[in-house]
Amino acid sequence: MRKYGVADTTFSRVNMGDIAERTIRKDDNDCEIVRYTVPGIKDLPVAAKKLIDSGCDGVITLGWVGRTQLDKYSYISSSIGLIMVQILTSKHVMDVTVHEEEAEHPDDLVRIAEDRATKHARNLVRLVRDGGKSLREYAGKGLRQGYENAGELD
Ligand code: RDL
Ligand code: RDL
Repeated sequence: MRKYGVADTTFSRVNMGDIAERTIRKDDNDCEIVRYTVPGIKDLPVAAKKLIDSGCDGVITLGWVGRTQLDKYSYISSSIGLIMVQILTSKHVMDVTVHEEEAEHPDDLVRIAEDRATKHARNLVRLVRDGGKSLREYAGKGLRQGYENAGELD
């Protein structure tokens, strides 16, 4: 049985943790999911590390970045932290982040968040189950999360 960690924030304006949990359960019917909710993105790296230390095979983090310069600095530090966790543990941590400036209209932000969380949750299941072998068929296809796929250039 595989064990997945789902780390999300109270800062986020969409409950992407629930979306990720639902998607993982649908794609992997022999799994355990551990949820860990923190205040904000800078708290995600240690949450991811603790989830892995407690036996998770992979983690998905779901963060939301505000519109200010300060928010962007917070994101860069959190993203570096998440990469460090991956290197230190040799486990995948899917960094799902919605940047509030990606869209003006709330409906568009919700759509981006749902699409990105769902697609990266599926990616995590594939990476955990077979180390990315099943992603091989999509190599070079211009896949995008949060938007329509860009597609392959001929
Ligand atoms: O450890 C407590 C906070 O520092 C931590 O939760 C931060 O991630 C909070 N935070 C900021 O301080 C900030 O300037 C967040 C953002 N911006 C942000 O854009 N998104 C967050 N947190 O999730
Ligand atoms: O861990 C899941 C994602 O965070 C990770 O796959 C990122 O590399 C995805 N990504 C971005 O989030 C982004 O803002 C990518 C790009 N830009 C990019 O330009 N090229 C990528 N990924 O390959």
